[in-house]
Amino acid sequence: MRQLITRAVVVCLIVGTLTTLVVACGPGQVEPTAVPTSPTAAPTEAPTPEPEKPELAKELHLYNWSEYIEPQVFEDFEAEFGVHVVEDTFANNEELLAKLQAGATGYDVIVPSDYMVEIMIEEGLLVELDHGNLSNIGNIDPKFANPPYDPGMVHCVPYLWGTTGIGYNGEVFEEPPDSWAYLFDSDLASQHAGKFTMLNDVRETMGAALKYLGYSLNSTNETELQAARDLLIQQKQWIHSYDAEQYEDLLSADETVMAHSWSGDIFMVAEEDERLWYAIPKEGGVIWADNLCIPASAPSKYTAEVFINYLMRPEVAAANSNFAWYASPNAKAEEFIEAEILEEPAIYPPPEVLEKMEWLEDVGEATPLYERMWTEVKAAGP
Ligand code: N2P
Repeated sequence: MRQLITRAVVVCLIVGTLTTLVVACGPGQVEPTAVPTSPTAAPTEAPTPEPEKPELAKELHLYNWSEYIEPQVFEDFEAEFGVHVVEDTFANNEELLAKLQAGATGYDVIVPSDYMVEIMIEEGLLVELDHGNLSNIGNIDPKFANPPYDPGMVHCVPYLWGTTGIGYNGEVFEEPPDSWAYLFDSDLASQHAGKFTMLNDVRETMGAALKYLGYSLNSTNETELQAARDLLIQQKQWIHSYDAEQYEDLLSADETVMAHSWSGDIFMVAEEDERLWYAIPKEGGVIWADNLCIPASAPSKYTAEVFINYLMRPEVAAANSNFAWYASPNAKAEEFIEAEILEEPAIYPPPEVLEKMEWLEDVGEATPLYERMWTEVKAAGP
């Protein structure tokens, strides 16, 4: 986190110095403007009339993570703008990427995580946002306004952020399972054979194995990746399944007692089922941010921007945090976020915990290696 903030500050300064496109760069931030001017540009003589806004589409197609937006938001948006939102969900970033690479053209707004934004920008899959249509962009906390994967929020705005750790049933564990060892150590994991899930997500699950082995989540070293693969193959005899969409319900239904989890998913069910809780592994877990972006193939870029801007309204951003139990990068939303979310250290971790967290990064040429290892894990017995 500290690294992100430091890098963000540096990027922020550079962006602020080279152009007038200064977006949420801390105190003294200016209103976002659609037209960056160079320092040498001559002042215009007469104000040019506002270009007419395109018409809104009747429908907007959102491709999102499951259980990741307050359903009422769709109704309120439609009541105000007359745009009906149709939502499809994906289980992980790679499924989203594959869909776009295969030529899916129907989506207006997508929600990739940090490292996937970087990959999508590189592949030309995202359009640049017109900040002139995003009057609420200044609500984004300066800490999140210049992420290293998309400096200056040129392509995306951050939506929600959280951590990856271990969800569990507190009636089964005397002590919180606050170490990756609970998922991988043969003595510990075998005690819950058939009763825990791992995320169906190549980077998260390879990452957890790498972390347990003491390597970086972003390792590109083939020997380390093979060791992670072998560990996951050994673990297969104890897991219930790989699941990234219903694992929290499996936990609540007593199908499982522990789950490799995204923080908010567990808190969301814990609201109804008080036995459930979430622990960040003491070795450090994953910190991530998911982002609102517009694919190059979007049917209506303008409608997508109007929707993204709506999601950055403080009350709307807070409604989504309150629904999904994830932290918001929207500083203005804080006053509308429930105190039990804001004050929960497993949702808004204190600095000493954040320091130990690591971001997933684009591993570039090692991506096919991850894919191969993951395929081998999936194909292995039992
Ligand atoms: C929501 C999943 C959280 C997204 N169900 C993890 N990046």
